[in-house]
Amino acid sequence: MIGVTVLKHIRMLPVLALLIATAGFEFSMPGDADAQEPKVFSVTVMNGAIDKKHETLKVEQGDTVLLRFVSDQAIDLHMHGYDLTARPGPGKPALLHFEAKLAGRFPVEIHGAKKSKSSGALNLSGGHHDALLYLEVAPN
Ligand SMILES: [Cu+2]
Repeated sequence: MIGVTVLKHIRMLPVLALLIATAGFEFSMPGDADAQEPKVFSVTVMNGAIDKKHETLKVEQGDTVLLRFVSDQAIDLHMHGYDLTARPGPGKPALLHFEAKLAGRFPVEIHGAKKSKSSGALNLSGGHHDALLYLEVAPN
């Protein structure tokens, strides 16, 4: 089944390979105040969207968080609340590494992206802000 999908989207092959390579990469540490290990999330963006399991990334206040983004197109990401930006592109992962000091639910938006109704392709010059995913920081 996967083989058929890969054949249909042969130009997506590098992204798919990354997706598969990072599928087991997400993990979280138990709630240990002394933990130095960051909570790591690998997020793969394809045509401005992500797979559902990454819709909300859950961490705890005080956690160190490492978000790793790859995208099949060059995009501007903006994490509200923390006001952090990342610019992943094809073959160019982007990292957000920060301490989750603020509790709450924060959207990570694609800035300036608008999907074309006819082709479904991303128009990166549009003014629309789409929430790609949410970071949820549970208060301590
Ligand atoms: Cu924004």
